[in-house]
Amino acid sequence: MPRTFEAPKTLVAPSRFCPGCGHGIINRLVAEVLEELGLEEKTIGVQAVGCACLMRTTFLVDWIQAPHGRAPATATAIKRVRPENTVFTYQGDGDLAAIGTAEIIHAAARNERFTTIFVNNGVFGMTGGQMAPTTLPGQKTASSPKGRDPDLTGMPLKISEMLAVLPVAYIARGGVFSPTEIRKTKGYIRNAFEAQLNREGFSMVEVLSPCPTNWHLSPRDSLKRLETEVVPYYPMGELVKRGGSK
Ligand SMILES: Cc1ncc(C[n+]2csc(CCOP(=O)(O)OP(=O)(O)O)c2C)c(N)n1
Ligand code: SF4
Repeated sequence: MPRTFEAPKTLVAPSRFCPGCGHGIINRLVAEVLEELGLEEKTIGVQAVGCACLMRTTFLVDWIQAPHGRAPATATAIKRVRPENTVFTYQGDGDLAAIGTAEIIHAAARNERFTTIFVNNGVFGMTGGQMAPTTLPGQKTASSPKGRDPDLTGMPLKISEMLAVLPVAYIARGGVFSPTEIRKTKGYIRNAFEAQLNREGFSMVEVLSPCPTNWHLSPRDSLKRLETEVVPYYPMGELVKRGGSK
């Protein structure tokens, strides 16, 4: 039987991200998983401040816009009052790992029953590519033009490893630089939503993602950089497996 591959129905308009941006791939993976699990009609997304806002008119679920960094607090409230809904936050690294560090840590510590999609592209994308807590040592950004100096700004935060020591249901880190890794990342996203469906607790997938615009690289070269420079610092895989093993 021939198989027909169609775009998810939840994606109702062309993506508004820059060409080669990883957000577009990640949007598609989330949409595919929600549809495969039959959840698209009962999902409430909490949008972070950042390029995530661009999906509001293209990704058809109910959305609420949280103030910068506050998506986990917003999702906590929604999931507690509407436990029958599937609730997820969609956050960049500037949002989740800088202004919103406290919110994500405490939501994970409380093992809140929502899912977080954490898009780590190593910069504040929407505002012009400033240094984020996830920026690699030596990486040039708009606010570290000579490269990030760990003596001045510390080392990049490994948020997934930090949250993995808490009593959470599921944590994984994937990347979108090759078909194999995209397929694996989709599996992690599916596990995260299934953990929520089974009321297991907090689940998060960090996705290593390119920002060609602010990395000043072509889409192809940004995928190469992701694989050769970013992945060695942020190893991929499941940090907390469902069922409690690490
Ligand atoms: C309280 C507040 N401070 C600062 C901003 C400006 N701002 C808008 S987007 C953004 C950065 C978002 O970066 P990130 O979370 O990494 O997402 P990306 O755009 O890279 O996907 C900032 C600082 C804001 N909107 N609100
Ligand atoms: S600025 Fe970066 S993260 Fe934002 S849409 Fe463009 S490529 Fe994507």
